[in-house]
Amino acid sequence: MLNRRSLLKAGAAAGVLAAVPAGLVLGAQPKRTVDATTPFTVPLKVSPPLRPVRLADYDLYRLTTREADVEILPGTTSTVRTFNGALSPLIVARRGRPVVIEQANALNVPFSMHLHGGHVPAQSDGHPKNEVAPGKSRLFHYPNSQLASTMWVHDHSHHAHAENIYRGAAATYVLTDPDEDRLPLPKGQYDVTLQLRDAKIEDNGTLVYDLHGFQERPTFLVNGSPRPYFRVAARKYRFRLVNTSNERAFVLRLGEGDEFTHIGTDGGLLPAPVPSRILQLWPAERQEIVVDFSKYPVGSKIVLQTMMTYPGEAPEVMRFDVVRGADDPSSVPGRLRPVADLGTPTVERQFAMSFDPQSQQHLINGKPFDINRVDFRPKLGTTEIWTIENKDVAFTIPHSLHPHLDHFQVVERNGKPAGPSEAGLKDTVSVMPGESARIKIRFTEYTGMYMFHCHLMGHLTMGMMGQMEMVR
Ligand SMILES: [Cu+2]
Repeated sequence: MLNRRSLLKAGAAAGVLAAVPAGLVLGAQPKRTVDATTPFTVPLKVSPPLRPVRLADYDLYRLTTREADVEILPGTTSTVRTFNGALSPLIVARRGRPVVIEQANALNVPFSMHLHGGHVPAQSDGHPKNEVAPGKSRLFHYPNSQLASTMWVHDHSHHAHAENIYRGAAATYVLTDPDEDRLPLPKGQYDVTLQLRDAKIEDNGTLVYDLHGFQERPTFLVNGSPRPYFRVAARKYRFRLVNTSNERAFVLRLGEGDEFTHIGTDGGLLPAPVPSRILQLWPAERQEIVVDFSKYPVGSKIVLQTMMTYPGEAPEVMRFDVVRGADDPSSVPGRLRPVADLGTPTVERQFAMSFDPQSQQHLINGKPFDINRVDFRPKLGTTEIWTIENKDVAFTIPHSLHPHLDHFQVVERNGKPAGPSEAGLKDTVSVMPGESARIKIRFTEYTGMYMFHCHLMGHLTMGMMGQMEMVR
């Protein structure tokens, strides 16, 4: 249940939320939809990495974007949009080894593949001008020259993107590197990706999409399964959490508010681990944690739940069942990755995020997206400070900002230095109504047109996007 006091406390603990978002967009009081599924009846599906064709200079993946009928609610089938027929596929790439994806679009809508968090050339960034029409295909080049991180692949065609993501087309893209390999963090089967999202699924399995229905998606899915259980050993696990929801924010709590270790965010590992009891995961964000199940007796069942729910919703997300003991050579070192040096800023920009009730559009600096307008032209190699202000106090609408091409550092929130849980590299920053964030960013290497936008997909669909042209 939405409990304002606990949520305020949660926000204070995480240093992000200071106001409770009463609604994400202005609208009539929604009818409540109840999730009828019994929690913890289906096992978590852990996707093995997709197998590429290994060529001399790169790994080639052939991904067909197509509809598929899959079992989500037990005993029913749901028609979803997928890469190669499966929900939550996983690509594991290696720094220094490029990936080429040949996308064939077998959907009846356009699809523009975007590697969220990827430092990639403009032609491969999924700009809506480069969308792949139904029946067509396109090559995407991912150089993988950046640091190890957990990314994800989704559609960026303008107008179809929200629905394509909602209907299931979301792949996790894990980039590894030797620096991370050297750390004694949990590896192999103990390094698990968890895609979290919400959905509205009718009893017969029909997945229902409504652009404005963000408060009527009471079924939480993890890797495509409703509130699954996961059998774990009594040892440490690394979990890479990816929020692929259109609008749902998760404020996660484990067991009775048990401690876990926060080790990474969008751009990879934090400088140092942060002991935590609460974890915010806004749309498109990634958070990485290590949970040590050795402190629980074998036979324990530990529930992961979200503390931010709409009235009538069940808070359970998934359950960890400790079923066996295990050796554990892994540990979390006190230092994970040096703080990135993004240089001294010489350029400042402002981003005012607001909803316009007249036009029913979401605006950045008073303007909706226009594919024929270039909002600004960053010079490659120049360090910039961006101030992002959420002006939607009256409507209590949270927003986020996601610039493509490069990661940034959150420097300040509401005039105060950002906390240790935001000390790593980020690519999506959420800002609550009436609040502000300052980020430091430096674009490098690739010229051309890139997007920046709110990652609440409804807002993005209703105008909250701009484009910037990188120049030398
Ligand atoms: Cu927004």
